[in-house]
Amino acid sequence: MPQDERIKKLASLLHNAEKITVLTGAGISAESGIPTFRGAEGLWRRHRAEQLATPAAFEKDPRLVWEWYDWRRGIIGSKQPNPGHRVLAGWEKRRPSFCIITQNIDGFHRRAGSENVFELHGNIWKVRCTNEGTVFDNNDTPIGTIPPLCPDCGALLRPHVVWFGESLDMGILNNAFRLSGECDLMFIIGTSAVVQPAASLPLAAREAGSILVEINPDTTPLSPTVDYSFREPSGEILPRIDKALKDLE
Ligand code: BJW
Repeated sequence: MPQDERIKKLASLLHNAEKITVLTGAGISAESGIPTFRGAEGLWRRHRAEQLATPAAFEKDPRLVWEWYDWRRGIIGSKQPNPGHRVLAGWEKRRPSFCIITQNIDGFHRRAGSENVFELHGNIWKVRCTNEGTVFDNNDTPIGTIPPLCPDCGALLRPHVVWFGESLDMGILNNAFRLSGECDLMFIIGTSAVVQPAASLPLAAREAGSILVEINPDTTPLSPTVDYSFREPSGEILPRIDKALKDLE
């Protein structure tokens, strides 16, 4: 089917869908200038996520891990949400039941105006006391003293994010599986779909009969399972789908 027709078809599905769930990964923020984790342009190539995003790495060298996060906060803080984030924020306002489940910790969905957002892997602008578990907002860039210490008890603070081997917040994860199992249309945008349990959410949606749409320049392990694949950057294709949707509204 030619691309324009596929976009029109998808716009019509969006127009008629009752429950829409979107799963996003690092790729949706790539056009904002935030490097992804994996692949040829993968950022964190000098320090791979698997090397620093672990409790063992933090235990061994909290300063190194904090320097990595401080550097990333500097990048994220200097960039803006892109048209892809903004289109999704607009759909939340115009569609009846719409949510975003994101693996990203950059906070860009909320900055773009989305409110119904489930952050599976935490948020880089929050810190947590390793002793008391208290969570604080912290927008300092640079963060100041590294590693930062808890203002209440003096223990080490850590980024409020989910590292490999750590449990996700069960409340957020349960909601994510429920919203995946209930939706009739799911978008999977900018994720390599290799990190669990996030990568299982589209399978839950599929099992429940949802239509799956993948937006990613590259194929992923989910690609054979989806109904529609758009092999374009999300910041380009989402505005085109949005324009077709507006023609129906
Ligand atoms: C574009 C684009 C453009 C480019 N437009 N697209 C089952 C089987 C095997 C292993 C496991 C398993 N269950 C658990 C595991 C272990 C592990 C895991 O999954 N390992 C695999 C790697 C093998 N999982 C865990 O340890 C998780 N914990 C856990 O499962 O505990 C058990 C438990 C669960 C639930 C309840 C109780 C207990 C925790 C995983 C935490 C992941 N953390 C990180 C770091 C977060 C903090 C930080 O950012 O520093 O999360 S790792 C990193 O990967 C980050 C990301 O959110 C995550 C996913 O990456 P993402 O978003 O997919 O990015 P990329 O770079 O991989 O892909 C980008 C994509 O965009 C590419 O495809 C591009 O093509 C595309 N793209 N430009 C659209 N313009």
